[in-house]
Amino acid sequence: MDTKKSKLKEALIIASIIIAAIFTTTAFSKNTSQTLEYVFAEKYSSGSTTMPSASNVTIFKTITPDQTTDKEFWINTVHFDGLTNINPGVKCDTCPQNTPIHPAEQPPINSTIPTGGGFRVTEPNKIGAWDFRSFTFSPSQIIVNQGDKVTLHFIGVQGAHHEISVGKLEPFTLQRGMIHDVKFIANSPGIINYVCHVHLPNMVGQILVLPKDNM
Ligand SMILES: [Cu+2]
Repeated sequence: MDTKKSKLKEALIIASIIIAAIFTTTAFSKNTSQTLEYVFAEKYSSGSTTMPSASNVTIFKTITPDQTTDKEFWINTVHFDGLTNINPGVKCDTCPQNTPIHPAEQPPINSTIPTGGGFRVTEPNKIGAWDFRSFTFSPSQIIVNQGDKVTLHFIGVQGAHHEISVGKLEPFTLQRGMIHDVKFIANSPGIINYVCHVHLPNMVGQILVLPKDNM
């Protein structure tokens, strides 16, 4: 009898241990899961971090480059203006919104600005405003492949008039509001310059022609 009782007791103890183990595991895993959910929610609910979703997860897509040999570019004539004033605190009417009001700035004396028409400094006007201007093309660098048929649309956006040449082609005049097209075949690799002869030395651009073997 004693042996039977002892075996029964032993079985009860083992069963208790198994049940306790099952409860502990379940409780722990539930708790861990809740903690992770909490951390996740806290991390992504703060205003600075957005919850990841299918729309903002980074996915690298493939874009197959166009193999066409017809290349077309739109080139604007533009100038940058550093408009300021010799008096402090004068409102800058042409500046974007929220631009701080200028401190006093004097035009440069004994300026080393290159000659050629590409740069211009105006004297202070009656309210003390003066300007430093620099002409340029936008874009000023273009890349094509040897053998490409290239079309350049020159657009007269800023500057009253320009005298422009592309490589050794005949120069042409471009006025504000005009568009002038230049078409050519880039038959050999190298660099073709486009230049405005009334705004040197800075109103220049380059067409880089890559050799055929590069493709
Ligand atoms: Cu020009």
